Amino acid sequence: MPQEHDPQSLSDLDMAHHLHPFADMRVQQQHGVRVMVEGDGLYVTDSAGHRYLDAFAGLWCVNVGYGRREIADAVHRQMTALPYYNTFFGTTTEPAARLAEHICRLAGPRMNHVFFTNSGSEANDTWLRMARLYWRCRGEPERTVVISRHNAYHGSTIAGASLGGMRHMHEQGDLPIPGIEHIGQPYWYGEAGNLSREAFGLARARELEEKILEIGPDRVAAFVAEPIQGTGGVIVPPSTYWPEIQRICKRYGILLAVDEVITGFGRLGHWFGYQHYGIEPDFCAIAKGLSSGYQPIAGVIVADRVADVLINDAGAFQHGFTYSGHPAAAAAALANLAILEREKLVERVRDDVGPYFQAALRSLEDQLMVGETSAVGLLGAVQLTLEKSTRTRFSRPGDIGMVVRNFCFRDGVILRAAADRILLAPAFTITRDEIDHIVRTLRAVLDEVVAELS
Ligand code: PXG
Repeated sequence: MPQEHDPQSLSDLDMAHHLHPFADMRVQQQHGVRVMVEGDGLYVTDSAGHRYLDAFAGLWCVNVGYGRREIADAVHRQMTALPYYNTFFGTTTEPAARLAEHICRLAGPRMNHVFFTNSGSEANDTWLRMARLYWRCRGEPERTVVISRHNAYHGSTIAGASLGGMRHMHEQGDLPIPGIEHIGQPYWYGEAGNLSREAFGLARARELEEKILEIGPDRVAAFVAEPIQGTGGVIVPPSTYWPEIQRICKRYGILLAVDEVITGFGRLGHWFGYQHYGIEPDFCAIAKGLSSGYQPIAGVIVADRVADVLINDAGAFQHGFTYSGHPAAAAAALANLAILEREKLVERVRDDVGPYFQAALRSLEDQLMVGETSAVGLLGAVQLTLEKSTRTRFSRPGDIGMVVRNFCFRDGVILRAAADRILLAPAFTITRDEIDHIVRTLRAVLDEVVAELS
């Protein structure tokens, strides 16, 4: 057996036996894998001793930062007392009950029930089944179609990937499944042509109305969207977009599902993105920031309008997961929420480091290759461009994004590229100095890339 901390042999073991998510395994085998061993605050360290400033919170999730002893202690206490019990046959556990109440307290007056899952993907599968059941109970069983958007990300299960609008995912496995339709995304920079932001936001929202009329309003169950698309490139919609979407959903009585797997629990400076945008969802999918990634736990917050029908008219909901409301994961989530509240981290995102981060990103707009920056709270993107004045894209947008991302990694800053957009989502504990460091690194890398290109 290899030594526990021998990086080479761990990498070899991994490559020999571990199939990774969203990875080209042949390419990965040529390059090897990096073994991460430690985290503290904003920083992670790999097995070779390199330390990185993680401007991406793991995978949009470690919002309270690494190394939180009190979350580990809470999990340890719960595992010692009761490591597992189910929430199926008329039983619950203390952390599951307390967590459900706590989430609803944060979610606001109309949102009073939670269904627990293990992942964001399962959360999306769950509300999809709930939405169809709701309409059946309401005597409109033909309302089954869900409308989503191109370039949305809603997970990797069959339903999640179908709801998502990622072409490369649909191409594998005959997706989307029937009953799911897609409309355009509110990506002004890339798709608006000569339209102003406001006009484009309205036009893209009105595609929902056109799609509803095309399908037939009495066949549409729900519309789903991330308040701000994450994986799709941190696409911040124009200000006209969400009010119009809300109007259309109300007009046709269709359910509105917001996927807040990334935006939930403070990333936009409010507990939920729907509070930031002033919209009233019927379902809210949650995951990542619920436990800051310390344990896998996720779920759906369900509005009273739907929960009342499901509780009173549906009989048993034939759906659930062994680990729904897992007590150790729920204990981690409770400890995480306690940290967010005690340290006022959501307010910090809204009033302090969020605005500072947005201004710091904006300062990059003088760079030759930066077309625009967009950010809300601590969720941000830098749009790369070949020619600013005409918003011309690189011919292979994925290549340029990956070069910038890889150079930043080399220089000790972790961020993510989605095509030609550089995405940032740091922990809420980030300091102004750390924001400056990220932006300085990015600026130097952009200078280097421009020099190489010319
Ligand atoms: N919805 C949204 C908005 C997400 O961001 C999911 C659902 C699915 O959650 P689970 O827990 O099933 O992964 C996500 C997850 C990336 C990347 O590369 C993003 C996610 C997952 C994997 C990769 O940006 N987000």
